Amino acid sequence: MAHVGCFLLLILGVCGLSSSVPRQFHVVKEQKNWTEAQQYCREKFTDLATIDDMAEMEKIKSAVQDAGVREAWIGLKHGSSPKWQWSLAGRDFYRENEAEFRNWANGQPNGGNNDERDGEDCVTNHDNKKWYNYLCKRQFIFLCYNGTNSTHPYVLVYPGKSWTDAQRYCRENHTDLASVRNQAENELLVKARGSHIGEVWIGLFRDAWEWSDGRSSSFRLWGPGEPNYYGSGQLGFCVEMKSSGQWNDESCNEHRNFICYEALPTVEVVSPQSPFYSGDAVTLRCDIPKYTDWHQYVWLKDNSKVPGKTNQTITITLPHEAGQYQCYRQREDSSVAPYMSRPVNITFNGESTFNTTLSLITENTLVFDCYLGYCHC
Ligand SMILES: [Ca+2]
Ligand SMILES: [Ca+2]
Repeated sequence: MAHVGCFLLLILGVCGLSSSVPRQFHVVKEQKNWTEAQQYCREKFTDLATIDDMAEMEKIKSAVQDAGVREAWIGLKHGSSPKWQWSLAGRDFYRENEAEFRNWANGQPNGGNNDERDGEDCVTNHDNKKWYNYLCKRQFIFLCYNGTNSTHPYVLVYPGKSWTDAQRYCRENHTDLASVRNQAENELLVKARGSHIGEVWIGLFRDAWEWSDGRSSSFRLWGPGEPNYYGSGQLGFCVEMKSSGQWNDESCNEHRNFICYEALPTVEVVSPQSPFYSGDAVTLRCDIPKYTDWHQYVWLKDNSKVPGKTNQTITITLPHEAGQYQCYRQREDSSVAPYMSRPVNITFNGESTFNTTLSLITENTLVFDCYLGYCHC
């Protein structure tokens, strides 16, 4: 009865600034330390939950609330390599190299000691257009980014706040703290600060938190005063999400419920290349990211299970097996709904074999019905 405590919630990935592959999240009501939770998620699903943006965050928050869980591990753990990143997460927002655009003043960034507990980990724009790093608790006025206004995307906000409070304000009232993707945007930002002299927070920060699945999402939603590295930290520090949606760092050895995610399976055509012709043998493969522990694959054709096809790869023959194909993995626990791939249509160009003859009766009385260039037999 190991799965009795597994409470399932189905959420499809959302479109926003990031176009992440749809994912399904599972709130697991078993108490495990972070490392055990990670292992469980990797065996049963894809990994511990990773969060790309605010929209995804809202979905997971309701999932945790619906499950009646007070706090749950997510897939974020403190690592040893701090890196600079933008508060505004979402890979599609940045074109190549744009997330790496910097305009540091001479001698900046400085004051880092590879540990954000007392490093200068938050960044300002100065009236000389250059960027400086400061302790995040310093209070400066700040620039929000408003994604709905393409001509004037930057909004200057008074009075001064700590970087974290500024971030919260921008997310609640606009999109996020200001991101700067290139020199032109840096000019636009300088314009938006008007006659204000001195420092203004922008969305660049540095931290050493790392996602379990290796993704680079810079999305964070810390509760007030967090992370504070409170606790033994025996196995390092890991992140739990409260039912309020706010994040807190905890000793990884604490036992918590946890949230796993599962990536959508995909049906790939291995061979041949389309277009397909009647008589072709088409090989399809069911890809389930990082999945390690299955019994068998299940294939569907036109919404019905295909009997006898339980391998990752199947071969179908046209024309009689043309149709819409999907796959999923068979689960040990039948109470967990299958997470099915998007359908892939395997059709063919009937003209290479059949003409537009209405029907053809052979000596063996096989009947071929042809219409609109497609044939069935
Ligand atoms: Ca500095
Ligand atoms: Ca804490």
